[in-house]
Amino acid sequence: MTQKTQRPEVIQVLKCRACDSKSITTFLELGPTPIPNGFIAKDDLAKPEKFYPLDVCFCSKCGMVQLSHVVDPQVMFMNYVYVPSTSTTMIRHFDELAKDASKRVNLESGNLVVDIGSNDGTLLKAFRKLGATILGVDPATNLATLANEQAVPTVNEFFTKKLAMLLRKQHGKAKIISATNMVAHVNDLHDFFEGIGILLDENGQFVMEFPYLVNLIKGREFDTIYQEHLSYLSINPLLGLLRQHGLNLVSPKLFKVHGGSIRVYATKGKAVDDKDVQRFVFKERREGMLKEETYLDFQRGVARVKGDLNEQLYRLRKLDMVVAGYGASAKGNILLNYCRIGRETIPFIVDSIPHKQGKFTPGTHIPILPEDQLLVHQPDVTLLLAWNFASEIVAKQTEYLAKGGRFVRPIPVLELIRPKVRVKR
Ligand code: DWN
Repeated sequence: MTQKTQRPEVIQVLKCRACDSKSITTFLELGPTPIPNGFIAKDDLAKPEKFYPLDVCFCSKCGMVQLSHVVDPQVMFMNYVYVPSTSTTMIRHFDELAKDASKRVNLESGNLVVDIGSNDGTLLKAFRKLGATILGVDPATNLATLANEQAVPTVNEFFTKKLAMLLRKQHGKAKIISATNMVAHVNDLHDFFEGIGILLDENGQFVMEFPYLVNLIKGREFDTIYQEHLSYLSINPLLGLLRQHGLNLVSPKLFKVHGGSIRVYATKGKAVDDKDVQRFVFKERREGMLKEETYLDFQRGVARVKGDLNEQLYRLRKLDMVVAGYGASAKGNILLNYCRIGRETIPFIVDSIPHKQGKFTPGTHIPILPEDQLLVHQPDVTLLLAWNFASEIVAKQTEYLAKGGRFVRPIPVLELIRPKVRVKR
């Protein structure tokens, strides 16, 4: 019997996944890092942990920024802990996205809307409120089960060209296909966009949202670099990539979510010169996104964030001040592992998500407690590991502030957060 070939867990990237060029240069090495969504149960703390390379490279031909290694998606996506519905910010954001996309295609009742990486169905529920027939695609079995239990029909698969052909046969073409915070997770982008072209109606539109590379670089958001994000997207490389698959980028727009994200649509048919696309193309050139020097400067800035944070935490420890973490996020785990911050420095992290509470952070093994423990322990300082939700978090912790607590954010520079509303002491 032939031995089933074991798929390698990590593959080195040898060419650009957007333009196939071999002119790719590594500019940042975050070191061996555990999968940042891999929270650990107490009983598993003594078990050996897997660490994977986390290096980032730049394609000097098309400008695509991407990881230098690909971790087997089966390792990262079969059981996925991130759900957007835990944040009112994201629920409101997805309601607006559904209305925006529906208006662009004059969505009619019964039109098919497919969401790729549909997670817990938050976005699809917004489309259903507008009369759409909805269908989700997500490889995470835990999320597909949760969505199907909430009557959001979800196919528990990775989206591929092959699956697109099957879905078109079963459900017809989609008037809208959406993909939020997941295009960056895709290794074979050519197969992915071929699939979009197959499933999308001739008069339909594809809408994708992703954290924007310019914000990442200008905001030193290096903690959003993790193994599941294979690409760090911008308009220039996407323009050429989608054109290879008969798709035209149109109407890019910036949003504040996730540290600065872009929403951009794609249509089928002849190439169009979209003025907003041109504006972003020139903006990226002006911001140096096509120059290697920009990324070397970014690397120096990241080293400074690490130095400043460790120095400040050392000072606070010398003053016997207690520092906690807020938001057991993937980005927080990248920061903690890269800056080598463990429970001797941050004894606990509070978080709103029930299935993270009682677990421990990967690599650093910091215990995760329910949010109400912040007031119980009343740490002197709280480090916002989920800095992208700073206003939402600070707004709900006025009592902690009133009792003398302080929030600091680590990115883009270490800074004390001054609450917007005056806090009565
Ligand atoms: O790419 C991804 C981005 C879009 O979101 C996903 N792969 C994973 C996720 O990144 P993340 O893990 O950094 O997630 P968040 O949503 O930035 O992290 C927020 C964390 O903070 C969650 O664990 C929930 C927690 N939280 C909280 O404790 N209280 C969040 C809010 C708003 C709160 O009030």
